[in-house]
Amino acid sequence: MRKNLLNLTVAAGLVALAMAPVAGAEESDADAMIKYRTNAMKSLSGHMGALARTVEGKVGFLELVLPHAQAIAAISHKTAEMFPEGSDFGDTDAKADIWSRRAEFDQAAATAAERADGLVAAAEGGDMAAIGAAFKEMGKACKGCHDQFREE
Ligand code: ASC
Repeated sequence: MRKNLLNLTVAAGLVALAMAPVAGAEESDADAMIKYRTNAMKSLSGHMGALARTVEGKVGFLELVLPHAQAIAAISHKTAEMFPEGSDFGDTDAKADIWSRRAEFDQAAATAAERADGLVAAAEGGDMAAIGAAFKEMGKACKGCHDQFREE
């Protein structure tokens, strides 16, 4: 009897383990969007941080300047879409202002995308002074949006 109970407990545990990925699949669409954009923004920040060291001349990965810039531009162009209606609750630092001042948010995101295109153009040109200037403008666009629309 006792052994049967033990077997049952073990079996229940195994079933729970097997179900774990299914439970993961139950993540809501809003939570998935929040998770996606949080990671996308972290990627953006990673590319910016890597580029900063290159622009400062501290590292010499010049062949990565263009791919960093292209990733920054690709993500920036999709940023506004990553904040759909209904994705304002959950594990997010996004301020409600994004949705209550939507046109301004979209404009700030569009400015970032434009600056990112400028960074790509400079990276294609290969002139480090121009890349540095474009990088600085991109950073200002990031900050401009964060100051208004992201919690501290
Ligand atoms: C970055 C980064 C940001 C912006 C911002 C600019 O590299 O991760 O959020 O630039 O700090 O001031």
